[in-house]
Amino acid sequence: MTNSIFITGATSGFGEACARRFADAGWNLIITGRREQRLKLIGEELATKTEVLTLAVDVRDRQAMQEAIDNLPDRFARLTGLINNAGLALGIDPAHQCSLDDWETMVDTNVKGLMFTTRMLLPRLIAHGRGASIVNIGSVAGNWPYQGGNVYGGTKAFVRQFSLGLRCDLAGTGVRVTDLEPGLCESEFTLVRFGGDQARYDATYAGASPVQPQDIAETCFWLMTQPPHLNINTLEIMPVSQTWGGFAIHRE
Ligand code: NDP
Ligand code: 8X3
Repeated sequence: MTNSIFITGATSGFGEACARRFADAGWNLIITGRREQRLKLIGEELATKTEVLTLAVDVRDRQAMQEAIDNLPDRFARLTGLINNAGLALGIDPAHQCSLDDWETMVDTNVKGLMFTTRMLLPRLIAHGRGASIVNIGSVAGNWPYQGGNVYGGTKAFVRQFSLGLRCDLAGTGVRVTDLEPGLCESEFTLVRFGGDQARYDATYAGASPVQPQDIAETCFWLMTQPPHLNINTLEIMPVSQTWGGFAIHRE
């Protein structure tokens, strides 16, 4: 049976790179994202290598996601993989200056979208059983606090704990779960976070040799092709240039 993988947020960055990596390996793809035209173009390109199904769905729209998943063709009754990648950060202001709308969008996308998608697809992963894998895209922001990380970091701490909890619940099913926790990576993530500000994007990555989406895709592929008796629980990945800043002390 051909391997099949469901990837959320495949219109750019990690998700798009994962779609390309898994297509190269001959896995059938179900790829999602809100930008329908970009999704369609990526889908058409990759359809020259493998079978691709595109679902233009907002992960925050629980009903639309449920309908899309309920209507998947029978050949996707079993899934080998799920990459819960769709997500975003909005802003980097201190908590007392943040927009509540931005906070709500991050929680709705990174927390609720991820947990709904997971719940809806779990039966198909369990039907596959041994060798199936979920990779949830967490972040170093879920492990290490930084100024302005507030709710974004909180959503990624949820992703980590949810991933570990899933491992407990999936005992005996053969389904593996990893929380993959990247640090500084170059992608549209930073444009989204800074409202399209190209100068801040450039300053974020200048001289830092950040992790690239292809590095994350290669890591996801490695995680999902480990021998089926192995589960990588959590995996942090940073560029060599990135490390910790130590504690901040405010002095009078
Ligand atoms: P991108 O902005 O390039 O990609 C984000 C993807 O998520 C896009 O395909 C976007 O598609 C999709 N997405 C966002 N909101 C929604 C939504 N409501 N419904 C459906 N899809 C959505 O950034 P990255 O590839 O870097 O980010 C991917 C994941 O990696 C995110 O979860 C992010 O938090 C995480 N991450 C990123 C890091 C980085 O430094 N870049 C580091 C650590 C983690 P569309 O807009 O078409 O809907
Ligand atoms: C993205 C990494 O450090 O910008 O999750 O929060 S960071």
